[in-house]
Amino acid sequence: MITARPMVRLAGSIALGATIALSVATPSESVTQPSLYFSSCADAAAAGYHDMRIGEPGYRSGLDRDGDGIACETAAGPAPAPAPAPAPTSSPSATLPAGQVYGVNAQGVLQYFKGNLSSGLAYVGQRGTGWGAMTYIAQLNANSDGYPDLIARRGADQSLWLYKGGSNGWLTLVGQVGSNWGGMDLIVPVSNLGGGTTRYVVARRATDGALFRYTLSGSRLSGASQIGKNWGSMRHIVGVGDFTGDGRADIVAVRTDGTLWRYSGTSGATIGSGTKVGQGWTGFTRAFSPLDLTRDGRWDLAGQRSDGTVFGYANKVGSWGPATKLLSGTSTYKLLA
Ligand SMILES: [Ca+2]
Ligand SMILES: [Ca+2]
Ligand SMILES: [Ca+2]
Repeated sequence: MITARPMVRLAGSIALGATIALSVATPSESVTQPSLYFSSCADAAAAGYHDMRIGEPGYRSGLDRDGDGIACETAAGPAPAPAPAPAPTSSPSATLPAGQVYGVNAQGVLQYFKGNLSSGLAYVGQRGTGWGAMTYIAQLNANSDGYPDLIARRGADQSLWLYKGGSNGWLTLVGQVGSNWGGMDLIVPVSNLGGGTTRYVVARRATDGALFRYTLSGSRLSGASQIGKNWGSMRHIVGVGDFTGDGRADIVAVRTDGTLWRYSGTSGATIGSGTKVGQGWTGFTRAFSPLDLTRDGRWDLAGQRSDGTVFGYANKVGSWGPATKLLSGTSTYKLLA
C-alpha cells in the first residue's frame, strides 16, 4: 500500500519521541512536581491529610473552599441544626418585601416580620426551629433575585452558613460559607462597598478590633483583607447601603459615646475616614438594617432599645428620617437582624 512506507517512518519517529520522553523523566524532574496532590478532600482524608495550610504538602486553592488559607478543614461539619423551612406550596407573590426583620426568640424559633416605615413591621410567622444553635444572624443580598438572604453562625463549631431567601421570608439552606468564625464579634454584610456588583461582608476580630473585608461570590466568602484597625470600641457596625449618594455602599458605626459615624465605601472597596452623622445611640442594644423600609432603593437603619422596642430611621442620603416605631416585645430575643 502507498501508506505503508509513511507508517513505517511514523513508527520510527514515535520510538525516537519515546526515547526523548524517557530521558527527561529523570529524578530531578520529579522534584519540581507537587509532592502531594489530592483530587478531593475525601482523597486527602483517605491518606490521613486534613487542615493543610498554604505552603504545606497537599494544599491547593481548589481544596480551600472558603479561601482562608486552610484546605480540607475538619471544622466543616454536618448540616446545621436548623432545618430549612419548606418552600411555600402556593406560587410566590411577585411583590418583593420592603422592610423585614428576623428574630430568634428564647425558644430558638426563627420569627419573621415584614412591613414598612409608615405602618411598622408585623409578625408574619415562623420560618424555622432550632435556631437557638446560632450565635449570629445578618441579612444580606447574596444574589440578584431581589429576595434578601440570611447568613448565620452556628455556635457549636463557629461555622458560617448561607440561606437563600424567597417570597415571604421563607429560607432555603445554600450551604456552609465559612469555618472558624468564632473570633469575629460582628459580622456585617455591606453590599457593594466598592461600587459595581461585587458584594462584601465585613467582620470585626474580637481580640484586636481589626476590621476585615470578605468577598461574597455565589455561595462563598473569600479573600480576607484588612480595611480597618482599632474598631474594638464600636458598639455596633451596620451596612445601610449607600448613605452618601455615590453608588457605593457605606458603613455606619456607633461609638462608645453613642455618636453615629459614617465611613464611605471607596472605589477600592475599603473605607474612608469617619464623619459624624448622628448621636444619642447609647440606649440601643442592637443596630442593624431592616432593609429598605421606604422602597426608595436604599437600605435603612433600625435600632433595638433594651425594652425590646425597635425604631426605624429612613436613609435620606447624608441624614436620617425621624425615629419611627417598627416593633415591640423583642427584649427576650436571642438574635435580631
Ligand atoms: Ca437573594
Ligand atoms: Ca456611598
Ligand atoms: Ca430606604
